[in-house]
Amino acid sequence: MTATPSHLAYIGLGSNLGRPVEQVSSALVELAELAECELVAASSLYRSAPVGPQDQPDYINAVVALRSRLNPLELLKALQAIEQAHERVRLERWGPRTLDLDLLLYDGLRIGSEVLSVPHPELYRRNFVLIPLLEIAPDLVMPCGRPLAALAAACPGQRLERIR
Ligand code: ROI
Repeated sequence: MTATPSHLAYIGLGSNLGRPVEQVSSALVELAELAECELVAASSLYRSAPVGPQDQPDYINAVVALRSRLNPLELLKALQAIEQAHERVRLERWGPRTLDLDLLLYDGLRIGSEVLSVPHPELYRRNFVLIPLLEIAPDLVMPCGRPLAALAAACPGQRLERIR
């Protein structure tokens, strides 16, 4: 018998290049198959207006909850390997991407290092993250002590629609 992985992490997914629905859908499967991890919940897929430069396609976004035995840096590396497998191209900061996987939250930890910031620093300003997160974790309280539902209600509402 294997023990249940003990850490709870939330991951944000985003894509707006190269068949984004397929990119996000296959990334959901790859996250579910990650070693030392179990998929706890996956949100619906959402179509969202780009935040940042507007001359780029709409994004497909989703959020998952993973139970994991990996520490935050190990998990970050595993996410980056999935991004690479999707031939992620970083053409410009805030520009379009084939697949973006962000480690949003890891237990109730706050991490500020050169390579990793948790909670994700833009989390509170992005309804394309807060709304899918609220769907799978309606009672979540952020490391700062504020309920997710209050943050989502206060977030400026960029265009966002649930698609499946
Ligand atoms: N905008 C939306 N709607 N969704 C994203 O996933 C996303 N990711 C980004 C930037 C460029 C900030 N804009 C986005 O990295």
